[in-house]
Amino acid sequence: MRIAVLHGPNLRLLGRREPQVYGTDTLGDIDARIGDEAASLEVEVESFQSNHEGDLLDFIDEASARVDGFLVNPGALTHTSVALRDALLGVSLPFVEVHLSNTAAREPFRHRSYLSDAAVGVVFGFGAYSYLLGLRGLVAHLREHPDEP
Ligand code: CA2
Repeated sequence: MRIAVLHGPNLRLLGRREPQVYGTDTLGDIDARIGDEAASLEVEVESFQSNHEGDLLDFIDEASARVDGFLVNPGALTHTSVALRDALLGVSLPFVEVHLSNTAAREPFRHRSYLSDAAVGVVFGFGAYSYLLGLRGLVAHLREHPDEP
């Protein structure tokens, strides 16, 4: 089983700015923790970050040929991007949405997600651990429902 991990705009700043909101782990630290979790679950992962919406859409299309599902932190595109939603629904693969922060406890504009209703599940508010919980949930879903998007 192979999972693509998608990090949206500005997530490469992790660990360097706003540690009170997003924690002190860098994106490299988070990817390493995801890699360890994936190894323990006996699945393969690949990770991609971009600040460019179109590059994220292209990656989803290309990666869909080789992966079984997506673990996605869309960053601010969560709250704005119909295109990202269309790309994920278009490839008909299951995805889990994750966020470091508790978006429900933040500004009202972060309460709306264009992805949540189409996701297998959503994990938010646990910092880097949101990704690990999301990965576990996605792998469990894929193992229990191998033929379903
Ligand atoms: O909590 C999350 O994971 C978010 O997806 C992070 C996004 C934010 O727009 C979403 O509402 C919630 C922001 C990602 C930018 O990350 C930064 C990290 C350090 C410093 C500045 C931005």
